[in-house]
Amino acid sequence: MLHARSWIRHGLLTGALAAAFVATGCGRNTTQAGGTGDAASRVYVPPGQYDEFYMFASGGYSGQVAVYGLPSGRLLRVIPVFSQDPEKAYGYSEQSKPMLQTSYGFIPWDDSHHPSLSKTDGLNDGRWLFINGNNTPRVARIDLAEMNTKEILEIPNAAGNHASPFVTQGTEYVVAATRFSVPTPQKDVSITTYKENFSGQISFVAVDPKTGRLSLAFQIHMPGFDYDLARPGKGPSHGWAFFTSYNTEQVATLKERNASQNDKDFIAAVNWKQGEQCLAAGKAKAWTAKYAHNWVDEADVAHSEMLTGSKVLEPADCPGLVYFLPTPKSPHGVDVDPTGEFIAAGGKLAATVVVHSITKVQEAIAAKDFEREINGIPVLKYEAVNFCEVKEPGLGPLHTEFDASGNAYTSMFISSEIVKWRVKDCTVLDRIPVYYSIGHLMVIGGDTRKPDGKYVVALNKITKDRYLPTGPELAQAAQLIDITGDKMNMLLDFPTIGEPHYAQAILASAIKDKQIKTFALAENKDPFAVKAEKETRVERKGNVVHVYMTAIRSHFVPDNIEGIQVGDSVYWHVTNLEQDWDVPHGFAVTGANNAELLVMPGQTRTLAWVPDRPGVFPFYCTDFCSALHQEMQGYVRVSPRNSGVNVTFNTPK
Ligand code: K7E
Ligand code: CUA
Repeated sequence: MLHARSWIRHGLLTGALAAAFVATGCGRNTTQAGGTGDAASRVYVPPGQYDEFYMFASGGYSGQVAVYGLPSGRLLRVIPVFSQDPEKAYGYSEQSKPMLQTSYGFIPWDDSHHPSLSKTDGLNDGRWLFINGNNTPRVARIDLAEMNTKEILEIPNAAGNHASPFVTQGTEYVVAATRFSVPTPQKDVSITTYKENFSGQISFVAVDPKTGRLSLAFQIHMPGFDYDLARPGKGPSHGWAFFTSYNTEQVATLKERNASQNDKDFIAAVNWKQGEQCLAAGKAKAWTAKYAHNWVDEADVAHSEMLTGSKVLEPADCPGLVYFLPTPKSPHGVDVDPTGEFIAAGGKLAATVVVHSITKVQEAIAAKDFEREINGIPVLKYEAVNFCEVKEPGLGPLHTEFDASGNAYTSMFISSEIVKWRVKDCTVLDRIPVYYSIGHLMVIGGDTRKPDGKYVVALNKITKDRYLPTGPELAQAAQLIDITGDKMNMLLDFPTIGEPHYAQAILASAIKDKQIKTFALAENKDPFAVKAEKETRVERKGNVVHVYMTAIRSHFVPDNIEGIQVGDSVYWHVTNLEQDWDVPHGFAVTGANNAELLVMPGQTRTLAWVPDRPGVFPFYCTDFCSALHQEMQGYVRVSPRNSGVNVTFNTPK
C-alpha cells in the first residue's frame, strides 16, 4: 500500500488507475526485507524517461563491462572487453579478432574486476573507462562516446593483474600491480624457492592525454608479496599511489593459513613522480619482455602488435620511490578520501579499518622514522603514519568509498553489511545489512574529489533467496541504498551479469549527449567497405573469395551468389548503408562456425566462412530491422572442389 500511495503523491499514478491500485491493495509491501516505505518511488523511472546516472560494473569472470541506469538498476548494454561476444561478433569478426591477441596467442576470455573512469583534476571527465584483465594481465580502454573497447595493453612481468587499473588524479597513468608473485622475469625454478626467486611488479601505464593511447611507462620490481588493490592519491597525495599487500610471509602453499600469520602487512606507498625522475636519470634497467598492444584504428579495424622490452626500477636504486606503511592484517582494499589526506585500508582479517594520513607519512619520511628496510624499501612506523582506527566496525572489512560530507562507507564481507563512519574521528555512525556477502561498494563519484553521494551501491557475492531460484547458478546482485539522510535506506535489489566486483558511476548528463548514433558512411575507411550497391561484387583469388556486400532495409546486395567451392575461404564483408540511429543489420550463414555479424549503421564487418559441403545455403539478417526483415535473405551456392561453376552474383539493374 505504502508504495502505491507514494506513487500517487509523486503524481506517477493518477485517476482510475490509482483508485484501482488502492482499492485492490495490489503491490508488494516494500517495508519488508530492508526496503523503506517510499523505496519504489525513489527508484521508479517512468516509461520513456532516462535514469540520472550511468553505472559501469565489471563482469568478473564474464570478462565484460555492463552498463546500468541508476536509480532504476536497468541493464542498458554489455560492452565486450576481454571475452568473445557472439551477440556482437566481438572477437569473431575479422575487424575485432586482433583485440584478443596476447603474447600467449589469441585468448577468448578473461576475468575483469575494476572499472575506472578517466579523471581530470580528480573529477570524472566522461572520456574513457579502463578495466583490468586479471588472468592474462591486461588493461583495456573503453571509449565512453561509443561504449566500445578501443585498446588493450598486455602487462608483462606480472601474474594476476588485480591491483589495476586505477586512474591517477589527471589520468597521467593507470596503475597495475601483480597479485601473485612469480619468478620475474619468468624462469624454471622449484616452487620451494619462493623466497629467493619470486617477486612482485608494480606497473605504471601512461595514458596519452589527447588520444588515450596506452603505453608501458615503467615498472617497479617489488618484494615477493601479493599486491591486492590500489588507489592513487589526489590533492596533497597527488603523485602517490597506494597498494595493499598480503602474504608478506612469502609462502607458496596453504596460503589461507600460512599467509595469515603476520599481524601487520603493508600498504606500499609509491611516489611515482620520484619514479619519473629516476627514469629520466637513467636508473631503470632494461628487461626483456614481450607483450601485445591492440587497438582499433580510425577505420574501426583492430590491429595487434607485439612490443618488447620494459624499463624496470629497483627501489634500492631509486631512494624515495617506495615506502611500506604497516597495516593490519592482510588488508584488501585501499581507498583515498576526497580531500586526498586520508588513506583507508580494510583489514580483511583484522576487523578494523585503519586510516593513515599522507601528512603524517611525509613527516615520518622527513624524520626518517623507519623501523627497518626490506629490499631497500623503508618500513615506516605504524604509530608514525596512522591517523586513527575504526574499532570493530564489523567483520571482514574490504572496501571503502566516501561521500561529500566527510563520511566513509565500508563493505563488511563476513557480517554482510555496510558501515558508515566519520573520517575525521573514525566514529561509526550507521550500519545497514546487505544481502549477502558484499565485496566492493560504490558511492557515485566516491573516488573523486567531489562525490555525488546520493547512493551507495552494494555489490554482493551471494544472493541465495533474494530472487526466484534458477537452478544451481544464481544471479549475483547489486543493491541500491540511499545515503542522503543520516540513516542509510535500502531502495532496490537488481541482478547483474557475471560477478560485479566493482562499479563506477557518472552523471548521465556528462556523457549522454555525446553518444555516437551512427558511423558516417562517407568516412568509412574499412578497406573492404562498399558505399553503394553498384560497388558490390564477388572476387575470387585462388581459394579465397571476397564478397563485398551491402545491407539496407530490407535487402542484401548481392543476394544470390554462385561459384563458391567446398573448402574456399569466403570473407563476407558486409557494409550497413543505413544512416539512421538504431538500425543495425545482422548477417548469418548456415554452418558458419563463428558468430553472426551485427553491423552498425555506416560500419563494415567481416565474417570468415569455410563451406564444408556442396549445396545451396541461405544467409539472412539476424536483427529485426523492418516489416520486411524476414525477406532480408539470400542464397549462396557451394559446388564441389574444382567444379566448373563460374562466380556470378546479382546486383540491382
Ligand atoms: Cu575486492 Cu577483485 Cu576488487 Cu572483488 S576484489 S571484492
Ligand atoms: Cu536487416 Cu533484418
